[in-house]
Amino acid sequence: MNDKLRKQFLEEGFVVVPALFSQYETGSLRDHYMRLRETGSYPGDTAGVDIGSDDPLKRYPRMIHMHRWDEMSLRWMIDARLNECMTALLGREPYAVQTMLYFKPPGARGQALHQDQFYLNVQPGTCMAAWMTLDKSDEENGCMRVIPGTHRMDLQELQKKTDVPNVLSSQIDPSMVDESRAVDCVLGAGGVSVHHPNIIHGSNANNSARRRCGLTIRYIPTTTKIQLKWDVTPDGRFPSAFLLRGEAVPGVNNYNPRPKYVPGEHMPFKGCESWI
Ligand SMILES: O=C(O)CCC(=O)C(=O)O
Repeated sequence: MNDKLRKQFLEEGFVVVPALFSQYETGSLRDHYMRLRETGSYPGDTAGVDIGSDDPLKRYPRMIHMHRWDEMSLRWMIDARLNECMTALLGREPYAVQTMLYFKPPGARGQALHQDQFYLNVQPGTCMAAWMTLDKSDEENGCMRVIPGTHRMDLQELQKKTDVPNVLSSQIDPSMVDESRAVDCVLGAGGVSVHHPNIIHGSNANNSARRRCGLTIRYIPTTTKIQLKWDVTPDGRFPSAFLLRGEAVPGVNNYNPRPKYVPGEHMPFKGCESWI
C-alpha cells in the first residue's frame, strides 16, 4: 500500500490492489469454500442448499461469518497482507468483524447499487470492506462496480427494486447517482478492492459461463462502536469481533479473546507456535 493508493482512497473511496494473493492461494481457498458449500449447511445460512433449483443462488447460497466456525476463514481474515493494507487505509490497526462469501455461479443475479453502511450497525461508519476475488472477475461475470467519489455522500435510503432481479431486491434512488460513472473493478483471482462504507457500489448479473466467487472481509478501528442488535452473545458481546493485537479503546466494544492454537487438537500451521 503506497501513498498513491492512500491518496486515491481518500479521493475516490476505493482502491484496487491487483494480485495481493497468489492464484495458488486463492484457488485453494475457493476450492475449500466450494467443498464446504457442496457438503453442508452452516450457521448464518438463510436457507439450505437446493441442488435441484433453477436459481443459481439457491444452489450456491452465500455464506456469512465463516470465521466463527471455519479456521481457514479466520486465518485469512487476519492475514498480514490484509492487515497491512487496512492499517494503511484506516490509519490505525483494523479489527476484523465480518466475513461473507458470494459464490456467484453462472446466471446468478447481481447486487443493485447500494452503500454498505446502510446495512452495518457500527458508529461512526468506518467499517471498511476488503473484497477479494477468488476467480477472475470482469464485466461478463459480474465484477464489482463502484462510483468513485460517492463515499462523500450521506447515507441514502434504499428503494425496493424487483424489475431487474438482484440479490438485495433494493437499490439506491437512481436519481441520486449517475450510473454511467461506475467503474468496473476488473481483477485476476487474488486481487482485492477496498471500499469505504459509504461508497455506492454493486455488481451486475453473471452473464458468463464462468463462476465469480468473491470473499468480503470487514474491518473497523477500535474507536468504532458495534451497535448490539440481534447478533449478541448471552454475555452481551457481538459474537465475532476479535482483538488480534494492540489494545481496545476502553468502553467502546467488548472483543472476543484471541483464538488459541491447541497442539494435538488443531492442525498445525505456519506460525502456530505464536498462537498457543
Ligand atoms: O459480490 C458482489 O457481487 C457484490 C458484493 C457487494 O456489493 C457487497 O457485499 O456489498
